[in-house]
Amino acid sequence: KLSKEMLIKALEEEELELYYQPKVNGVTGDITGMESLLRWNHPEKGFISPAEFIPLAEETGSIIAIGEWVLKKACEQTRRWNQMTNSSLVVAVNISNIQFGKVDFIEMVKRALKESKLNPKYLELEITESIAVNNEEEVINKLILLKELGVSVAIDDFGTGYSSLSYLQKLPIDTLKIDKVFVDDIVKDDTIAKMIIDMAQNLGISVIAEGVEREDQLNQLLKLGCGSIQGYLFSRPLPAEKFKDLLIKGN
Ligand code: G
Ligand code: G
Ligand code: MN
Ligand code: NA
Repeated sequence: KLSKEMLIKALEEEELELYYQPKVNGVTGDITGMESLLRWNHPEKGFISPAEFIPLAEETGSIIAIGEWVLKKACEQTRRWNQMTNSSLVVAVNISNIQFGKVDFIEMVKRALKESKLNPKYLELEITESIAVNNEEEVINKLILLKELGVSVAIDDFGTGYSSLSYLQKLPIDTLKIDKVFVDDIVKDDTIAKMIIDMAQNLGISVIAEGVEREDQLNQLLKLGCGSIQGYLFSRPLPAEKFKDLLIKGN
């Protein structure tokens, strides 16, 4: 059974590792950025999915320490890669509602940027639709502060959770990530994907599709006007060393 103590120990003993999945231009295949995805390599239990341990980390509060570690690590890595390859990769970091809700969340983001020396324009935070169910005002205020910092914000898993349309108009966000469930069936039925893409365009918001696994899905997305793509079709999430190879050698 997983416990809070195990999570803290995992952080201390460096059992946590960030993988990176490219985000690409669907037309050219160029890598424009990457999403950092947390992995736990437990010495005895082997690989443990974040789907298993993030909920526990949220319940026990260790998500705060883990989340800060993730953000700092992802920012440092991105600054190094941008410097090394002379590129402008944007890193996307998943943020839990608990983390975002902390009074010092913005200070924590500033600290990570300062310590890593990453230009804020290369950082994007992925939050979910459920973030503003309570405390809409507080969430909007924090989003405004992030915008002022130069950090961008994406709504992850878009379309699967709570989101009224008026709320989208109120929240200063930069990108909608079309959830995989709408990409899965897109060749048979593109109703929802099309609606999200059109709505984003009308609101002046960027859009990216996640969970793209096949060429026919890519083609349908391009036809609908969504050129930003993430999914196994291009690459699975990779350990940093492998991601670097992809950046440098294109494989
Ligand atoms: O990569 P994978 O499919 O295993 O991720 C499973 C879930 O864990 C996804 O919902 C993803 O958003 C979440 N996740 C991955 N890394 C992080 C992280 O660093 N912080 C938070 N809060 N969630 C993460
Ligand atoms: O909740 P979030 O969107 O952050 O989580 C993304 C999850 O989707 C990660 O666990 C990642 O490993 C996974 N993922 C990324 N691309 C694909 C894909 O093309 N197919 C499938 N099945 N999963 C994917
Ligand atoms: Mn995500
Ligand atoms: Na998602």
